[in-house]
Amino acid sequence: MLYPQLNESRMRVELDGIWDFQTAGADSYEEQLVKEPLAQPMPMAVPASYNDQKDDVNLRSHYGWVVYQKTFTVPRMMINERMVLRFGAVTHQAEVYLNGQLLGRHKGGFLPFEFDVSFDIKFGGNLLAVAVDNRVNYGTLPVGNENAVAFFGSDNPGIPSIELAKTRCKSQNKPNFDFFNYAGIIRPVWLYTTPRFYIRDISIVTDVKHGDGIVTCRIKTGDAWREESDTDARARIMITDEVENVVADFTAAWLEEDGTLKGSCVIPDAKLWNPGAAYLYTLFVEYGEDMYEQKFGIRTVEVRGTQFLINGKPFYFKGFGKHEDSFFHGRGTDPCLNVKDISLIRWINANSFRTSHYPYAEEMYDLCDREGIVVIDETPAVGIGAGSATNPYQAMRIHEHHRDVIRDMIDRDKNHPSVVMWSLANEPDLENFPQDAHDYFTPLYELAHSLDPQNRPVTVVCCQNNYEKDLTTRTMDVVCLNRYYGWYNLGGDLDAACDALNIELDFWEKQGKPVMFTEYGADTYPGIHNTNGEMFSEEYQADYYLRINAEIDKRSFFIGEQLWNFADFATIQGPMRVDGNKKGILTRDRRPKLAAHALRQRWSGIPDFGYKA
Ligand code: GCB
Repeated sequence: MLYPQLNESRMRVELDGIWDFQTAGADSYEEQLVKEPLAQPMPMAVPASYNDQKDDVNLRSHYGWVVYQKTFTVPRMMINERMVLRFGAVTHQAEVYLNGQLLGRHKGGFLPFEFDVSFDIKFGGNLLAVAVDNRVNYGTLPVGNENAVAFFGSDNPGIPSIELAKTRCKSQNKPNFDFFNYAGIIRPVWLYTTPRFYIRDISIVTDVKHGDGIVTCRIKTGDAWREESDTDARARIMITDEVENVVADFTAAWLEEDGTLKGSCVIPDAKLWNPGAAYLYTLFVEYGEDMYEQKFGIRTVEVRGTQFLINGKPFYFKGFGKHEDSFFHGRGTDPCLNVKDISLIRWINANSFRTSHYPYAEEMYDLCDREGIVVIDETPAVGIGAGSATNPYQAMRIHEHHRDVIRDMIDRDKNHPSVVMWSLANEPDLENFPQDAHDYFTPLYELAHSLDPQNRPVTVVCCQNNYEKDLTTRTMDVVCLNRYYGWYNLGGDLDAACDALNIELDFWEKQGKPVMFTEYGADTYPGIHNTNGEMFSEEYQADYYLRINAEIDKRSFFIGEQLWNFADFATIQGPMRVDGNKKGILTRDRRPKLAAHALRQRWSGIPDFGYKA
């Protein structure tokens, strides 16, 4: 799906700002809330999560539906164009009404969706109402629990008084994941136009041969009035370099086999997109009266043996799992925070991060393209069964939705040179029902490969488990390990932690795959110092990374270290969390802990390429 653009052919109006807001019921909302102006609205900023904008515990822990409203007028110059209403993301489910009419529904809180509203918009004022549901359960991604167990909060099942109280307590979300269940209209809302005959999608594939860049693009087109395709259609494609020299000019023509317009060209002596040294070309598409500018980079990605190759060279991942998480905004898009986070990633000499545990805002990937930061792009499939006694692959109603989010994520992010790998899920149960897990993930792995025009590597990020039983992780292109030796396991005993890690690494060495950490870390309360370097102190975190990193340095198949986490972040309250998860290398307000300085030093000595070659 293309990002809305303002150019000679397209107009774009941002609908962000302060909207009207009201909470609604747990399971439903009254019709009048979406058909008439709200009677007692409160102001609410968009884009942002609603939970922390007011000082009201009922909003922080709200369960179920809320309604947002906005009135707007469309400029006359837009009215004869095809008009599209686009949401960057609404968490977790949205029902959108324009002037009292339902435009449609969207499930899933982290990917964009849009509606053609050409025939629904009125001259004069329009009332836009969005009903938003924040409930998570066995049918959503991320997954919420449907029994009484909350993440880190399963308290003595079987004790009668507790069991009784649980049946009487108020309805609430029980996320099976370790980040606060922020909700609302969390990403920008746009109204944009295209001409009647328009560019619907662009996909770009690049290759490199003898220093030349080979660029192939496919254009999907649309006609706002009819479904049929125009088989005589042509698009003019122009490519410019960073100083606006035209380096290619060619035509994309109708291709019967997939109904796209296809064209390709060779860019002699192409400048490659590299980690830390980004280079972006711009592809201009002209199709009838429509046009679109798509930035792209020329680079290749490939797994060969135990190496992860970018542009044919063995890459070493240095970086983090992150969250979209900040004070007041919750998970709301914040361009300033994104710029700051990339700045900190560069300051600490990292080169990459994983979009744990959901696809991030599109604007972040644009920044990474521009700044040369490498991204592992993850679906919102987190919490599939962790700790549950029942077979999640039978109990959970997620199969179709999981396919949808993989398809929509790849569709949205396929042109970003920064994205080098897809993660299908974070820490699903892979050991208790190993064959079911394998049978569940194999078709998803194949789906991701078949959908991605660039055919990037695909992985599932695996939890600390019995790796001998787990049949799935070993089938992925890269083995991605979340491991807490020295924290949840063998906590406080780094000698034993290193021993256990090495026993496991011996197993992985035999699999002949590239292996990396996608999580490892220790909760660290900022300001706690300790001469014995005990758990929760800043010294322990620094020592933990020093010791564990010394072990992975000895393994040539180990191709990267992404720490958990970039910064402290909000979680549900519970006995394991003190004001959130404290495994950040930075505090939530982005101040470095002790370990940050040591890592900065370490990573300054680790090159992006050839560290273990
Ligand atoms: C994990 C999860 C992550 C948690 C982390 C922790 O394995 O993937 O979401 O936040 O552990 O700190 O417990």
